[in-house]
Amino acid sequence: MGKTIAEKIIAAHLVSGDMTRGSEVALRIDQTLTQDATGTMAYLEFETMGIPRVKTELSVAYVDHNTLQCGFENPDDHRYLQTVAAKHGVWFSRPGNGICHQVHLERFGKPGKTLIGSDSHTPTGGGLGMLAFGAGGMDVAVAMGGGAYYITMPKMYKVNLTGRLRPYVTAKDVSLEILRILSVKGGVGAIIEWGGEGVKTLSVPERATITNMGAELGATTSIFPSDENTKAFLRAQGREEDYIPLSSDPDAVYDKVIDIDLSALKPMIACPHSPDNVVAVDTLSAVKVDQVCIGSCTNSSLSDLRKVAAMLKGKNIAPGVSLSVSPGSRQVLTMLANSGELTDILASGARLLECACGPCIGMGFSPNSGGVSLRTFNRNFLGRSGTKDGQVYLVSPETAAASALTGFITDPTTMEPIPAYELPERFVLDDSSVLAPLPVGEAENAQVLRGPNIKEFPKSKPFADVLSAKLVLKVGDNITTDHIMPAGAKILPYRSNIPYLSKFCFEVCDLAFPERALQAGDGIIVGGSNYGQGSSREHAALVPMYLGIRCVVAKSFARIHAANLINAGILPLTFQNPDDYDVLSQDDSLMIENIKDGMAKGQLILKASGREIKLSCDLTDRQQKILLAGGLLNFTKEDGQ
Ligand code: MIC
Ligand code: SF4
Repeated sequence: MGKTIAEKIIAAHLVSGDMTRGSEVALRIDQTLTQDATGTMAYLEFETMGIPRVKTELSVAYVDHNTLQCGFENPDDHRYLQTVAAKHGVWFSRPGNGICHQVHLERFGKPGKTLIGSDSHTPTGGGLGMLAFGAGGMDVAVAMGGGAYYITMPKMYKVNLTGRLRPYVTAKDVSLEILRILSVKGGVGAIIEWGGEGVKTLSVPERATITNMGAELGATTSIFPSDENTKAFLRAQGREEDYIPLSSDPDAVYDKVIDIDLSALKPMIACPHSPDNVVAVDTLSAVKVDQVCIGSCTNSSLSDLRKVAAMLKGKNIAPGVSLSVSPGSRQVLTMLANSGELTDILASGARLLECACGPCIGMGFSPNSGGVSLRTFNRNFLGRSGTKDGQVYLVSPETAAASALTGFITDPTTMEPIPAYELPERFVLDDSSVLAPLPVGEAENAQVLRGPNIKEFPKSKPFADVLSAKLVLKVGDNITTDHIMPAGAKILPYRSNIPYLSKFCFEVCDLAFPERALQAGDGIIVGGSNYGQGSSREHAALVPMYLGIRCVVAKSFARIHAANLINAGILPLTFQNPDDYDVLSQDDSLMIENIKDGMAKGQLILKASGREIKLSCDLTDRQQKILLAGGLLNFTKEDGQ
C-alpha cells in the first residue's frame, strides 16, 4: 500500500508502536523550538531532568512573545533563556530577531525532518515539507533530552488543490475557506496533506500560511510536498543542500479528500470570535474599521509585506484607522528597509512594531472599546486582543491594507492592481542575532541566571483509587486555552510564576473561579466539545492543577491540551452519552471509584447526586502510568527515562 508524505516521515522516525491509525506511535525528534512564553517552563523542566546537553540535531530558543519590558520580569526571563540555552547546547534567537515560526522557516527548517515546538503554530514548518507538531513544554523538554514524542497515529486527510489564485486572493483565504468547510474541530485527530496540481502555484511562504492555520482546524499537523518551489526557497536562503524531494505515493490512502479550486476562491474573513466564523469579505463591506494589524506568524513574510507596501505606496490610510505593521523577522525588515518599501509603508501612516508576536498575543496595540480590529493573525478568540469587547476579524494582508486605506471592510479585488510578487534570488542572510551555544568544555561551568519571578514548579498528586471532588466550573463548547489561562501584556510576564498566574485562570468566564477552586480542595471541571482548543500553553493545565483540579470531564478534547492535562497529572475524561453533560451543575459533589481498574478498562463511573454517569477514559498504558505517578515529571523520575 502506498504511503502519504506524513506516513513516510513517521516511518523513518518510528521508535515504537505500529502505524495503524488510532494507535500510539513514538517518534524520534530531529529539531525542537521553544518561544519565551512557554520556554521558561520548558527549560526549568529540562533542568530537572539533569541532562547536560540536548540530544537533538538542532534546538532553538526564541524570544518573540514577551518582548515588552515593563519591569524586571521579562528581561530576567530573557536572560534566563539565553544562559540556560548556552549551557545546554541550544541556539538562542535574541528578542527582536523575529517570530519563532518565521525565523525557523527561513533559517532552520528542513524537508523530511521532525520538529516539535512549545507553540501550537509549529506546523508552519509543514510549508517546507517538515513533519512539525505543536506540543506542551514538558514534551519538548523530553525531546530535547533525546526522548521520543508520542502521538496517536492520525487519520490522513488530503486537500486537493486545482487552479491558481486570482490576483488579491491569497493563501490566507485558502486557510479561511478550509476553516469554513471543516470548522475549528474538523481537523482533530488528522494530518492534513495539501496536494494536487494547484500546489505548484504556491510558494513556500504561502504554503506556510496554510500549514500555520491548520492549528485552528485542530489538526495534528499539516504538510505540503517538498518540490521545486521548496528548493528555490531554500536556495534563496543559502541552504539548497537542505533540500530533499518529498511526495505521497500515487496509491496513498486518505480518510477524507477535500477539493478546492483556487481559481474560484474569493477574499474571506473570519468574524468575531472564532477563526471558523468565515464569510466572504464582500458581504461585510459596510462595516467601519477602527484598527488594522498586519503581522503574526501567519502573515508577516517578505511576500506578505511587499504586497502591503505596493498597495500603500503613495497613499494615506483613512483618518479613523490605526494601522500597525510587525515584520516576521529581522530578515524581512532589513529587506523592506533596503528596498525602500518600508518607507512606502511608513509614509502611508502605519506604525511600525517590533519583529515579534506583539498584538497577536495582546502585547500592546489592543483595540479601543468595542473597536473593530482587522488582523492578519490566526486567532480572534474573545478577549485575546486585550480588549474584552474588541471585535476582531481575521483577514489576508491584502484585505487588511485595502480596509486600512478605505476605513471600511474592503474586498481588495476592488482596488487597483499591484505587480505579482517574485521570490528574491537571494534573501539577506545575517544570522548574527542567533547565538551559538557554548562548546562542551565551557558549558559545564557556565552559570544559569534566574530572576526572582521564577517560582517553584507546582507539585501534582498521584491518583488514589477513589476521588471525591467538587464540580467547580461548568463551561460550554470550544473553550480555548485563552479562556483557561489568558495571555496579554499584564499576565504573560508571569509564565514562570504559577501561583500568581492562577489568579487569572478562567478570568474571561468566571472571575470567582480561582478562589472557589482553591477552597474546594480537589476539583473537577466540566466542559463541552473541543475543550482546550488553541494554544499549546501547558499553563492551561499546570495552573488548574495548582488550583486543585484533578479531572476535566468534557464531550471532547483538543489534542495538545489533552496531552498537557495528562502531563500535569489531570485526568481527561469524556462523556459516553453527551446528554449527561446537561445533568451536571456547578457545586455538585462528585465521586469516582476504582480509578486504576477503570483506567485500564477504559471506563469510569462518575457518581453525581444519585446518578451514575459513564465516562470514557481513552488512555494508553504509558498515559495511565503517567497519571498514576501524578504527571510526566514524576513519571520520568520514577521510570528513570
Ligand atoms: C498563541 O498563539 O496562543 C501562543 C501564544 O503562541 C501560544 C503559546 C503560548 O501560549 O505561549 C500557542 O499558540 O501555543
Ligand atoms: Fe506569536 Fe501569534 Fe504566532 Fe502565537 S499565533 S506564535 S502569539 S504570532
